[in-house]
Amino acid sequence: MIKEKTNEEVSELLYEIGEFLAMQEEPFKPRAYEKAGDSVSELSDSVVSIYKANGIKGIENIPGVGKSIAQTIEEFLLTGKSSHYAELQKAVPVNLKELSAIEGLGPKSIKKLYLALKIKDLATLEKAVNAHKVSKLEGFGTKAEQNILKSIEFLKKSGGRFTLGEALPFAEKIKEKLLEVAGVETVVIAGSTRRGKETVGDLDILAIVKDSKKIMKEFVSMQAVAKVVANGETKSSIKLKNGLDVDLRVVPRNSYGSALNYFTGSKMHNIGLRKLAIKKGYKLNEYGLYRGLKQIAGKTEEEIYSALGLQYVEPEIRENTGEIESAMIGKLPKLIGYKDLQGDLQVQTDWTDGAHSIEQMAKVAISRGLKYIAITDHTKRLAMTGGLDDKKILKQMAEIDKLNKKFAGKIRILKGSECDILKDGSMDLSDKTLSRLEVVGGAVHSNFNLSGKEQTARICRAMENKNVDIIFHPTGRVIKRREAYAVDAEALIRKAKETGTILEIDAYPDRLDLKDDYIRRCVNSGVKLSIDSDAHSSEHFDFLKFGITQARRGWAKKSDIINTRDVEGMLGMLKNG
Ligand code: DGT
Ligand code: CA
Ligand code: CA
Ligand code: ZN
Repeated sequence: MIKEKTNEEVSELLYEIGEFLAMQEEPFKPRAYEKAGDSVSELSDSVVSIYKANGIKGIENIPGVGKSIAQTIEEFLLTGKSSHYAELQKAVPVNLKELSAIEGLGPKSIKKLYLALKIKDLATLEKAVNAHKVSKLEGFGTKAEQNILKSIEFLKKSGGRFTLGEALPFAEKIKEKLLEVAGVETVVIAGSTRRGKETVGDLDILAIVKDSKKIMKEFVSMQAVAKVVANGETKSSIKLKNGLDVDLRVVPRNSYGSALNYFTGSKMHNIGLRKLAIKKGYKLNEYGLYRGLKQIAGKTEEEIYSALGLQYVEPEIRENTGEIESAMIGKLPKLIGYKDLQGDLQVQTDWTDGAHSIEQMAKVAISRGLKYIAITDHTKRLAMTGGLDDKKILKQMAEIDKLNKKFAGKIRILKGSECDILKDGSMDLSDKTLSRLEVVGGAVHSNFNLSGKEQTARICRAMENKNVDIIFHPTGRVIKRREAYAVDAEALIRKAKETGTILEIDAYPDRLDLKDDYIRRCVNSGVKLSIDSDAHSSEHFDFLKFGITQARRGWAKKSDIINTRDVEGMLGMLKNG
C-alpha cells in the first residue's frame, strides 16, 4: 500500500535529511538533498501519482533526484518512514523543524546547542536562553542570544497564521471539490483570503446550494481533514491536517451579496458600512440591507454599495483606511488589474541559485503572456549562490544576446543583476559593468543588524548610484520568519523620489515586500514601483498575482507600476532611460 504522502511532506523529509547531513559536516550531500527537496516542492504532479504510474524510475526522473534519494523517497511512500532519516536523527535527536525556524540557527549551531545544553526543541531553547546559558557557549555571545529570543517572540506572535501563498492553494482545492457536489450553485472564498491579506488566520467559504446536507457531508469528510470542529446545517468548521482551520457557511440566495460582504470583512470595513447604513436610516447585516423590515439590497455586493451611495469597493482595500470616504465622493482609484503586467524585472536562473536556465525561464514566461523579463542573478558577495562577478556577467550578457535573436518577436530578455548592496552602500559590481546592464536591482542580503541610521544610509547611498534602477525587496522582511531590518521607510521613499529610483514589490509570497502601507505612501508621493516574481524556478512566475494583490492593497494604479508598460516604456522609466 502506498501512503498518501504530499509533496510537501516528501520535500520536508529531504530538507531535514540535508540539514542532518550538514551537522555531520558532509561536503556535498546536504546541498543535493536540499536541491531535491526544492524540486519536489515545485512539481506540478504529486510524487505519489508519479510513483504509482512509473515506480522508482519515475522518481529518479525528477530533476535533482538520484538513485539513493529516490530510494529514500520510495521507502517513505511505502512505509511512511525513512531509515536514513531515523539513523541521522538518532545521532542528534532534535526537533529540526522547530529549531531551524529560528533565524540564524543553522544545522551546525543546532548540533552545538544539543551537545552542550541538550536543547531539543523550542521549549528547551527558550528556557536555556532565558537562563542565559546560550550566551556562554563559544560562538554565540549575548548578541546571538538576544537575536534568538527576538526570533522566538516573533514566531509566537505570528504563530498559527498561514501566508496567503500557503493558504490559497488549499482554498482553491476545497472550492473545486465543493463545486462538484450535486446541487451546488456557487462556492466563494471570503474572509482575509479574498481581501488578499499577506497572512490568513482561517479560511471562510460560502456556498449557495439546493441541499445543504450534501455539501456539509462532503466538506467534513474531505481527505485533508484532521478534525471536525462543528458540523451543522448552515455552518461547519474543520481543521486540516496542516493545521489550517476552515469554515463553510451555506447562505440563502437572496442574501448572497450581503453574506459575501459581511464574511469578506474586514471587520472594521463592516463596522464602517453599518454605521453609514444607520446614518441613512437603514439596517445592514449578513442577510441584507433593510429599510424597516423590507430588504432593499442583498443579492449582490454591487447593489449594497450602490444603495448606500458608494462606489463599488474592491475586496483588497476593505480595511476602513479611507476607502468608504473615497467611495462616497466617487474618488476611489482604479486599481491595477490582474492582467496588467507585461514584464517581470527580477528573475534568477541556474547561473546562480535558480533552478532553470535563461532559455527555460524565457519559454515559460512566454507561456504566461509576459513580453519581457530581466535576468537578475545574484552577485559574488552572495557566495553560497555562486554569485556572478564582472567577468561572468559579461558572459551572461553574450548568452542573452544570442537568446534574444532566437526569441525575437516573442519575448525580450533584458540584461540585469540583483547586485548586492555592500555594508557601506557601495555595489558588488563595478560601475562600468553596472552601466552596461539594462536593469540593475540593488539588494541587501547581509548585515541585517545594522542600526536604523546605518541601514537607511546604506540603502540611500545605493539609490544615489545612477546605475541602480530598482531597490529589490526594500525592507528585507520575510513573513513569519524575519522582521524588516531597522530602516526608515519614509526616508527611503523620499530618497527614491529624489533620485528616481524604483522600489520593488517583491511578489514572492514569503516576502511581499514592500508591504501595503508603504506601497500606499509611494503611490501618494509619486514614487514608481515594480512588481517582480523573484522567480528562482519557472513555476514562480505564478507568484506575480500575489504582487498584484499586494499592490492593490496599497491602492496602486496601473500607472504606478512601471512593468505594466511595454518594454520601451518601462526602460524609459529607469535612470538612464
Ligand atoms: P483572519 O481569518 O484572521 O485572517 O481574518 P478574517 O478577516 O478572515 O476574519 P474572520 O475569519 O474572523 O472573519 C471573517 C469575516 O467575518 C471578517 O473579515 C469580518 C466578519 N466578522 C467576523 N467577526 C465580526 C464581528 O465581530 N463584527 C463584524 N462586523 N464582522 C465580523
Ligand atoms: Ca478568516
Ligand atoms: Ca473565520
Ligand atoms: Zn534577493
